[in-house]
Amino acid sequence: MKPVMYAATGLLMPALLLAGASVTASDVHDLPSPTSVLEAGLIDISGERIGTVTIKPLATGLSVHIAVEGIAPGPHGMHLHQAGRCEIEQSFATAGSHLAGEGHAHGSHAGDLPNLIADASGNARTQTTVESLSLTDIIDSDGSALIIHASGDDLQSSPGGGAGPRIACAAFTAGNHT
Ligand SMILES: [Cu+2]
Ligand SMILES: [Zn+2]
Repeated sequence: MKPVMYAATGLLMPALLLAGASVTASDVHDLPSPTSVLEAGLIDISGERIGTVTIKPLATGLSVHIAVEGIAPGPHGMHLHQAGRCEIEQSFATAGSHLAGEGHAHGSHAGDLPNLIADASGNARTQTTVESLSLTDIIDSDGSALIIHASGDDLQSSPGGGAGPRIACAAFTAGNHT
């Protein structure tokens, strides 16, 4: 008997179901949640774990939840980047640029998220909705990464809205779904 790779099938199935025209909003709640939620640890530039990012599919788009501790108070640019690589030796540069979708300029990229606002203690916990991406965009062949930057993003100027260095990274690949 040949071994069969059920893991990959289990991962892709909910996303394929969501793409089907017959799936309604109430059906979404009936999908097996373990295979439709992605979770990844956020690491800082020294490789220390400082938070968690969770991505859940919606009927249209994705819900992204971010929890992070110990960053500088105030606004931080935050984006979904093209590759699921968080290499501290490369200062997270190998995660590539922003997931673009149909957007051609910074501020209209699918991966451009609202600024993350850390409180006076440097902690932040927030949720945002990304309407134009699906789970299959996140865990495509090279995965995706959520990156937090040192400074606020004006969501206008290219390439990165003045958000500065990449200070935290969470990598999503086909292997780290929960
Ligand atoms: Cu970024
Ligand atoms: Zn952008």
